[in-house]
Amino acid sequence: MSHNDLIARRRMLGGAATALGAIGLSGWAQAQTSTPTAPAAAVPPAAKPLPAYAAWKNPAAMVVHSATTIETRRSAFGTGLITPAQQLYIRNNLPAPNASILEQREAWTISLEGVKQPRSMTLAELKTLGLETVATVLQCSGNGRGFFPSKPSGTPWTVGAAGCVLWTGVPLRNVVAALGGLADDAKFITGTGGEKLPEGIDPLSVVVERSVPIKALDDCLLAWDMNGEPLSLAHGGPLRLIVPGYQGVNNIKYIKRLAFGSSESKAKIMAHGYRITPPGAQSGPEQESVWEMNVKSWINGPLPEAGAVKAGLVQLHGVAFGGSKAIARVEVSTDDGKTWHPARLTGPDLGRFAWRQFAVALKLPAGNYQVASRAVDSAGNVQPAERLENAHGYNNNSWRDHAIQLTVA
Ligand SMILES: Nc1nc2c(c(=O)[nH]1)N[C@H]1C(S)=C(S)[C@@H](COP(=O)(O)O)O[C@H]1N2
Ligand SMILES: [Mo]
Repeated sequence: MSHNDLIARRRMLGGAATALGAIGLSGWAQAQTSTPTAPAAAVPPAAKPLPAYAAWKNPAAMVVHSATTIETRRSAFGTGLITPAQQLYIRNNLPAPNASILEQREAWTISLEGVKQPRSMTLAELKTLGLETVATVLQCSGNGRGFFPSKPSGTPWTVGAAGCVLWTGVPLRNVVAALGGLADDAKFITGTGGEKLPEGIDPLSVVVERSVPIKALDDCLLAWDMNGEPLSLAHGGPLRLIVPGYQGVNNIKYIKRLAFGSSESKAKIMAHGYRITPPGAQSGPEQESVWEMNVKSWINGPLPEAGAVKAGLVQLHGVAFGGSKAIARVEVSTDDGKTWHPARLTGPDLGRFAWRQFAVALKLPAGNYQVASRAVDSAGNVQPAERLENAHGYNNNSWRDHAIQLTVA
């Protein structure tokens, strides 16, 4: 770890870690900042057990980084389009709330502010206002951090802090309409998580509260079902804000307050966290926030851990998504991007927020290959070869970083 990294890390841990230590949550803070011991690209075996709130996950499909950061194994994606709940990644910035919040789902209340008639609503009432199902890619902005040679602090996710999920709930615009429309000057939608905050420290330093631009309003959902089942505690039940096309952190779990307003939240996780910060610099509100996802793809098989594949026609498959934009095409290269072969988009198209599966059969003689995929979205954005270096390892969509090594024999 460089001197600058150390300083940045100390600064980040600073006050919050000491205060959390005082109230007995220091293990939690440690878990968040533990340094990877394995090489970034190699996924270590599942050494740690699943925590109680996620005990129902398929352990064989998961890499448990910590009790609050659990990744899907690359091999577990298989050729499925929808990611089953049993193997969807988990990322909690705070310990998950007590499971008792699911005992009376319908009675869960959310405070709605910045509308003409602000008030609280129960989940039961929300259910009377509309019904929609949307497929989205849920992805942590730190997905791919494990490929940064600079080893930014934070979980070294490779590809598994992502999934494609079906959400069912009420369109947020219906809720706004039921409350008389927006009050003036709404530029941002701010969602607040319902975690119980540790006492004795500034709530703004720990609360999970994120703002997204008002243009997302038309796509947002207040969701109570995931993949056709009542939303689990791990994934934000009883109620979650879904902001299709936006990085995971903006999809607030256990949402208890939603406000429309003229400015962004002053919470630390918004003002300083999740910013695209130049290496070595301090994070701050002037930097780009982690909002819309960028175009990205990766290969899910065959993977090197399954051993050498037989020379001849090799079937390659993977997933591609464009954040808020549909995928236009995907190409695959076995020569570090010198030549590209068009892949086929397979499986059903669940809309522009979902990922597409792709497949291609390439004739490969015996040898060692680096196999990469490159996606292009409907606006012509091309997945880049290189990651954009940044202090915290966000938004990695480099096709080279996501390439796999394949032995053909
Ligand atoms: N209330 C709340 N919402 C939250 C978080 C959180 O810690 N608390 N974590 C965010 C982050 S960083 C991500 S990546 C996603 C993870 O969602 P998942 O655990 O359902 O995969 O939830 C987001 N929403
Ligand atoms: Mo995240």
